[in-house]
Formats: sequence, structure tokens, C-alpha cells
Amino acid sequence: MKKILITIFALILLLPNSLLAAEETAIDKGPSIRILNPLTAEVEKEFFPFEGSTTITGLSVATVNLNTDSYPEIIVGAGAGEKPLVKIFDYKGVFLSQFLAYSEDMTTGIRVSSIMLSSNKPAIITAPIEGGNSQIRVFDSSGKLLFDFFAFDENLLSGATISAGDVNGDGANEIIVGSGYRMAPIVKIYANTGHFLKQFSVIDSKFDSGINVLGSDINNDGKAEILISPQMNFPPEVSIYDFNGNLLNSFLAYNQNFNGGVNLSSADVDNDENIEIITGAGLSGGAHIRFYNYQGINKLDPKFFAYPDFRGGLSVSAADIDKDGQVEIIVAMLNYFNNKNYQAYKTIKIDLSKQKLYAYFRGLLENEFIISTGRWKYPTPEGSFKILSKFLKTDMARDYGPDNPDNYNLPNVPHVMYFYRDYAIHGAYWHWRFGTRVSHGCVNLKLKDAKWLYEWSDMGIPVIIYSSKK
Ligand SMILES: [Ca+2]
Ligand SMILES: [Ca+2]
Ligand SMILES: [Ca+2]
Ligand SMILES: [Ca+2]
Repeated sequence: MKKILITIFALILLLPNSLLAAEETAIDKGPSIRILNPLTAEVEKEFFPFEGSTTITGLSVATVNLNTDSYPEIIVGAGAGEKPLVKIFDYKGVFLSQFLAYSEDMTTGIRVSSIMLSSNKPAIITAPIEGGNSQIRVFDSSGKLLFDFFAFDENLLSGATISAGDVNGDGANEIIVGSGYRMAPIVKIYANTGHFLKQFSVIDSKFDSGINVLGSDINNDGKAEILISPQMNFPPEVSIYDFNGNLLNSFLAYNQNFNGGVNLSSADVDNDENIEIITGAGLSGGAHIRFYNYQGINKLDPKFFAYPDFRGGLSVSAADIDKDGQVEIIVAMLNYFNNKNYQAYKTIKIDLSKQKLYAYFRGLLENEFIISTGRWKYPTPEGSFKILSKFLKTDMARDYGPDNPDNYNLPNVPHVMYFYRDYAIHGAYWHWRFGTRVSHGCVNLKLKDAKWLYEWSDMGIPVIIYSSKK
């Protein structure tokens, strides 16, 4: 009898672990690339460029024909947490080659784009993402570095965004660079030799969390327009500029309350001889793709999702990669949450010794707050956790026994985010002793700080709790 009980007990213990293991196996493939038909939303192909990497947090994707077979290749850049690799795949998703775009120890992630330097000279452009600098590099089809330049101050770790197009109509493509995270929104234009040509501020835009750029002749006048959208933190507005920085048109790609950013691509997806603007929702959005014409009118299915459940945004490209006369949409998971590591794009760090909470975005300190954690009797747990649930308001009560002075009953605790069991980060209206250990294990913030952190935090982001002084 005892043995049976032990067996049952062992089974109960084992069950959740084995379920967890199954989940982890599914996740281990890493972020995916999908090839979709824009007319039917059908997935034609899926592959996993960094299968086996346990640290990669996302991808960037571009397309260009690099060799003599006239089929465009799929160019994939590694996101944060992985070596700065560019991997090249054919239109069937078969791996062809790879190269390091920057030194091996630069693991803050890269973006990729492509440019035709002349009619038969394709090239790959790379730029670091937020957390890295703004060194733009241009490689030939074999991965040989042709030239590089810093688009912004070398010490600035805001990253940069990249695209290309013949913006001045002289028959040669220019390199377009967009400013990165926490910079005033600026577009810089370089010749295809790396020679700086001009820049303009996006004066009617407040986007200071990085801008995405795209060069594409969307109005058929023989010159590429410059499209701009926010990387995050602003309404999903796509603005169209000419070479001189004149605003030609703008429209909202998604609901104006969506602040997760917009990624851009373009192609004639419906074969009407007009190029469509293709948008992919950014960092914290679902895998929502939309198609617009130059006027900002929605075309095709406005409810096109590349993945049913994924919420981490898409890097988007488009080309007729199988040469059947129909353009494909090629998407990459931009912000891939791997449950096994804690290098996600946003991280909350809590230093119990200093009674401080730090909010990091891609390794950059975005905000810090003075807090109150658990007193010595009810310590806040140290370790790696993540945001499990969010409540705008909730009641909190604890009964340690009759007449125990530690009992509490707090109605309407604001901006509550649970990270482990019944431990939460939340606003506290009942005391003003921030900077000292006051709570029963929760992490208390001032009301305005709690509101900011609540709005900034996404579900699942890591919460790392430690003591800098032991
Ligand atoms: Ca040009
Ligand atoms: Ca044009
Ligand atoms: Ca079209
Ligand atoms: Ca095709």
C-alpha cells in the first residue's frame, strides 16, 4: 500500500514536469520564418533559421536575388542574444550560407535589408538594433564587407534602421537610415558608396523610440518615397515623405491605441501594377499584416495574421521568391519569447539592497524607481521570475491568525502585476516609506510609478530579483 501511494505521489510530481518538458521541446526550434500567400493568407512554408539556439530573441528578414539563378534569396539577421549572424536561405527555406556581420561578441542583435548597387550587383545592408551602435555595413553576396559607416554618434547605443531605394530618381539606389531608440526622429540618406547625401528631421512626428524606414516608389513617379513608422510607444502612423522631407501622406495602419510599433515592406501583391505598402505589427503586437495603397486605403484581408497566437511582432519582406507570378510575404518573428532564458527585450530588475527597481529595454535603462520590498520577516523572493498576470485593481488581504498585527486587508490595490505565487509588483497608497523594507513580500511602488510600470510591462517579461550587497 505504501509503495502504491509513493508511486501515485511520484506520478503527481512527475506529471507537470513532463508537460513542461514537452512545451520546452516545442519552443526550442527558435523563432520562425514563414512564407505566405498574401491573397489567401495560406502558409506556404515555414523554417527555423536558428534551431538549437537557446538564447536568440528574434529575427529580421529581407529578400534579394544574390546569385545567378534569378530566384530571390531570403536573408535573415539574428536578433539579440545571438552572434551577429546573417544567414541566407533559398526560396524553399534551404540554408545556403552565413557570415558574421560584426564581431562575434556583439550580441545585441542586427537588422538586415538589401540594395541593388547596380543592375547585377546585389548587396546586404546590416545595422545593429537598440542596445548596439549605429554602424551600418554593406556586404556583397558572398558576405565580403564592401564598406561601412556610422550613421550617428559612435557612442550612442540606440541602434538604427535601414532600407534602400532610388529616392532622387538618378537611377542609382540610395541607402536610407532611420534614427534609433530615444533619439529625435531623423532620416539620413547615403549614396550606395556610403557617401552622406542629406538628412531631414521628421518634424511633424514625435516618435522618439526609433523609426522604421522604407524606400519604395509607391506612387509610380520613378522616385522612391521614404516611408516612416514608429518602432514602438506611439500610435501606428505610417508617413510618406519625398527626398526633400516633404510630407506627402500619412495614415494609421492599425487601431490608434496600438502602441507596439509598425514594420514596413512593399510589393505589388495583387498584380494591379501598383505597389502596396505592407505593414507588420511591431514588438508587442500580434502577427497582424495589412496592405495599403498610396492613399492609405486598406486592400486585401484586413484580418491577415501570419501566426494565430504569436504576440511579438513581425519583421516583413515581400518578393515573388518562387517566380510563379505571385508575390509572397516573408515574415520573421521579431520578438521571440524563449521561456528558457531571460534576455527578452524588456526586463525588470529589482535590487533588494538598494530598494530600487530598474526597467530595461534591450539592455538600456529606461526608468528606475525607489521601492519597498518585503521586510526581513516576509522577504521578497530572490530569483528569476516573469510577469504572470496584470490587474488594474484588486483587493489584497492576508490573515495570519486572530488578532495578529501582521494581518491586512487592502481594497483596490492599483496596477498589480503578479510574478510568483501571490507575490506582485503594485502601487501602494497606504504608506510613504519607499526606500525601506515595509511589505509582506510584494514590491511596492509609488502610485504614479506603478502606473508607468504597469503600462510599460507586457505579460511574460522577466523579473529578476537580487541583492547587490549580501
Ligand atoms: Ca538615386
Ligand atoms: Ca515615387
Ligand atoms: Ca498592387
Ligand atoms: Ca510567387
